[in-house]
Amino acid sequence: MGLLKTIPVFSPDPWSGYGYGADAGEVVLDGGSDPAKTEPLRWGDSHHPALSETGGKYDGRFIYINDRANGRIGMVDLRDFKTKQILDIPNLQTSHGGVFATPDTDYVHISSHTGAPLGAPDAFVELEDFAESFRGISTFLAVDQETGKCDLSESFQIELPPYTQDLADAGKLASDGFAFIPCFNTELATASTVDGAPLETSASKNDYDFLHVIDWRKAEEVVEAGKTEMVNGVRMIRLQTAIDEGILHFVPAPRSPHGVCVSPDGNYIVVSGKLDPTTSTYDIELIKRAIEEKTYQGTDVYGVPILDLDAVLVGLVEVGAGPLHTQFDAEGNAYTCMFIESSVAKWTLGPKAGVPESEAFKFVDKVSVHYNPGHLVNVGGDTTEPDGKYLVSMNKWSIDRYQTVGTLHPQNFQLIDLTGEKMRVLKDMPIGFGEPHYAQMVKADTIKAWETYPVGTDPLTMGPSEYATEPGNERIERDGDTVHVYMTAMRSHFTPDVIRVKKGDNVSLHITNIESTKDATHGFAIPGHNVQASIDPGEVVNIDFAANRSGDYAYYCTEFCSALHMEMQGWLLVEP
Ligand code: CUK
Ligand code: CUA
Repeated sequence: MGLLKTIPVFSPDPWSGYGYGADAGEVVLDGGSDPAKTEPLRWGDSHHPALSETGGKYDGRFIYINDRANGRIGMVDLRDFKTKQILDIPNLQTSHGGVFATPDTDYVHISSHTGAPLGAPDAFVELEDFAESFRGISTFLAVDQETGKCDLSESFQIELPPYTQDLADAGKLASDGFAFIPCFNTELATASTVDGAPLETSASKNDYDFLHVIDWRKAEEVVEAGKTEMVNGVRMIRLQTAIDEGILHFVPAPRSPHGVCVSPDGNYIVVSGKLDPTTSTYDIELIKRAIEEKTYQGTDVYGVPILDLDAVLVGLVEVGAGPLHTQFDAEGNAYTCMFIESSVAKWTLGPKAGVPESEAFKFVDKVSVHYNPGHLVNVGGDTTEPDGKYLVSMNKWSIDRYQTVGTLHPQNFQLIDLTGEKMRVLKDMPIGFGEPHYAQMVKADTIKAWETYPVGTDPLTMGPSEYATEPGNERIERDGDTVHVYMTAMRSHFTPDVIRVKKGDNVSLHITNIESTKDATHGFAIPGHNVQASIDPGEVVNIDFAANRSGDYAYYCTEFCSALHMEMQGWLLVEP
């Protein structure tokens, strides 16, 4: 319950020098921003991180996270805990379903939240035509196993009805090859002026919405067979094809489900309807059989077959008001948080998770949390191998738990002890930088992060930089209007410590931190130029800027690196 580090993904961050002139951050942030859409995006609404997996277990290589607001994904390399890619995913305006990684990280998955008009990027469609023209999208992004980056050319999408797709999960073991996405708004409501009632009312009428059951291995075959259309640069399986090929089925799920979670053995798929006090558990073997035998209770308005509820549902457990998300332990228990009643419930799975028939699908225990939890996380809680004795409840409100610090209050993490007869809250931890959504908890020894870079490393490629500069070889070279500065940084000096240019020149700095001592990080800031970099030991940072103002600017190291840190400065002289 301590905070070690915050990793900037979609937003600039001064301490790490991400997005203030240094190329690594600028390249990643700009690369995730479609210039045709807007000003370069410099924020995201990150919701669901997913660690890469091998064999259904975390492997410590990469972590992915979605941008709920802009339909994007970010990828962080866990060798240096830095963001290497942001991808603006075509045909997806917003995202919520994911990120999850398939059990061997062949794909990371993202699906839409609110559907969008499908077609030309700026297509305008009246809301009256919502059902007709808007579509949801499930995206399987192929992962390059070397770099962890998503490769759009190997990826595919599946067109879905424009229901509001919510947090998804990947099948594993017994359900390997399947993906699950709950959705609400099967009413296809849009807005009060169109529907005559506010969205929150008109989208909550149906007693049952749907869980999407997607056979992604079958989808892969359909893509291989070429039964796709290119839509804005990505191969798409059309809705009708998904129906015809048996890729997409629905399962009824109680009112307005929010999340779906797959048990560690893959047998049980748990859905919580946020307007229903129960969790619904479905059995994957029964789902497979119902698909095989076409045990349908009908189709939706788009023709997607709906599996018969009684044929697939195995457990209905009353847990409390407002159930959202579920985690699992190794003993066949499930833990579900209740947003409305501010509590966490413990309940049992069925015989396939080792629970005797007589004890199966029963409420066990409840603990109050403070307040309004969103997600829960335990060690490997979404893998084939959950472990550990603790659960963290990520609460949306803190109300009276902390000193008042103005009108925007911290959120509250609470650590829950799972070892006793009763669950117990052990500790509070304020989170002062944003609303928590999902999290991943991984054993420390799974992460094999570098302590320093090999000297001369470009963090964008994690290999040698062509701009690496050795001590003694520092220099300034003019090339037309561009001045290249090959600089080294070492306690407590920048070499060169004078850069003389003319107003109007482009300045291209290549700074190598030639230290190999761990934690010997230097910063590099130029007053009034929006330039700030963190140059970690061994790292090469490139900074390009226009010297548009004449003057004498004292650049300096922003990291208190030595007793003579205050002396670690130089001069940028811009002649008129
Ligand atoms: S959602 Cu359910 S609490 Cu985006 Cu995971 Cu936040
Ligand atoms: Cu380098 Cu302070």
